[in-house]
Amino acid sequence: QDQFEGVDFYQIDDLLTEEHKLIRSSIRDFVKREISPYIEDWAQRAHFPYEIVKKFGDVGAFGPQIPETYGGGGLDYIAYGLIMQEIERGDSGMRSTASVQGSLVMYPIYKFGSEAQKKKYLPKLASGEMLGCFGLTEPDHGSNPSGMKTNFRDMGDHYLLNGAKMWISNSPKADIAVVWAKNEDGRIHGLIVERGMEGFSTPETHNKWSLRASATGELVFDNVKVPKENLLPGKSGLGAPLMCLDSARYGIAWGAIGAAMDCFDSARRYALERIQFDKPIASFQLVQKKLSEMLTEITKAQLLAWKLGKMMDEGKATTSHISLAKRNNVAMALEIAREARQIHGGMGITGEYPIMRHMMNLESVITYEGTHDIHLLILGHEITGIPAFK
Ligand code: TGC
Ligand code: FAD
Repeated sequence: QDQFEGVDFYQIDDLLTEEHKLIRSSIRDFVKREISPYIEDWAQRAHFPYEIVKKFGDVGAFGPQIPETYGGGGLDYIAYGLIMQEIERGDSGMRSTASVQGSLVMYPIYKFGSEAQKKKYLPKLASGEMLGCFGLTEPDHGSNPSGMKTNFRDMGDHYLLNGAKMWISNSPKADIAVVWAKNEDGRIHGLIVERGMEGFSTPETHNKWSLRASATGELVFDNVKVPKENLLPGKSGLGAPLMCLDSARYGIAWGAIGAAMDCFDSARRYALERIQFDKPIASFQLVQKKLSEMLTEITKAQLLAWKLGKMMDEGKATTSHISLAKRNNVAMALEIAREARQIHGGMGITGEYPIMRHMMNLESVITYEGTHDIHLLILGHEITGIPAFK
């Protein structure tokens, strides 16, 4: 791992600017220093290293695509993708922390928030002084968020929020939650709920076999009085959270490449070192087939992610474009993790190698931000004009 130099079989680096390469190398160094040496231990102990939040802020991992005026990085979407790729090479759970903060908390406040909300929250979220989470999923409404039950009522001088969210990344440690809830008319709005508001609690979800170094929990609202100035005024309807998901799913399309690269790199090294039948296992055709297919799939995923990044920057990327890349690249990474596990033999199940951790993490990544099948149906809708999920 320490010697990781990247995977660039098709000279995709030629498509990057010097700034992109500098940013990638600074995050790669950060991951090597602050994540890789400790991640196995954190994951084994199901420990979320809260101190990483401030460090992510310092290295510019939070909201790199948000303008500098509000503390963001003011960078393009390719830079954002490269940052997600490098962090997820370290661990998908660490990337979750960063992508939730940047795309699901800072992005909605930046896009739909009032000027006062932007000034109050964005700089602190960017610097890591504050951690946020995003509450859309409910116990009975995962793939179908439009059926949500969480609701708020206008009480004159405040809103009264009731309901519950489930499977929320960062929730047990978050200072604020961007919560999607319905008003009396059944219209979905975003509200900023702060830790400490009476009736608001964030119980942690234990015993996960996946994303063990990421803190996941619920958001419970029991008659929470939310000040009126905490409603995001810029957009309502399901389209508002779905716009945030576009940005986060884009980051995941890059992040998954990082996890795949780490598995490929480890498998290649192991295959060259491991001797069976008096030869390195890398000399057997079946092992070479696995490695060749890994490199092919990583290369295709890189080109897809790069082109999607360009379309994001040009404002031409649609939800379907993003679904195709999220779906393809996460499935690709999961398949590579499984093949890499085979190459590592029994050693592949231990914490000596990153493989099993990536594999288990990717089982969440293929489910959250829209499951593998929901993305397929989004594409099916695009192709046929018929929404098959209803
Ligand atoms: P549908 O009727 O298609 O759309 C409802 C309204 O939204 C509009 N819209 C969009 N607007 C802006 N941007 C987009 N990308 C939009 N997509 C849709 C649409 O035009 C419509 O507007 P209007 O005015 O007509 O009301 O909605 P639907 O209810 O049929 O649902 C479609 C479906 C199933 C694709 C959608 O609900 C979906 O994507 N479901 C998956 C749910 C999901 O991805 N949840 C993720 C939760 S967050 C998370 O997992 C974080 S993990 C974080 C981490 O740790 O990294
Ligand atoms: P369900 O929607 O119940 O789906 C179960 C199965 O049914 C899936 O295979 C699905 O593809 C299939 N299915 C559902 N509907 C259809 C259909 N119409 N046609 C065909 N198949 C269908 N959510 C947040 O809001 N914020 C977060 O920060 C967050 N973090 C998460 C972290 C982790 C570790 C996990 C595991 C989840 C997280 N989620 C978060 C929730 C995540 O987005 C949901 O798990 C996901 O959207 C799927 O919902 P569900 O689990 O309820 O599955």
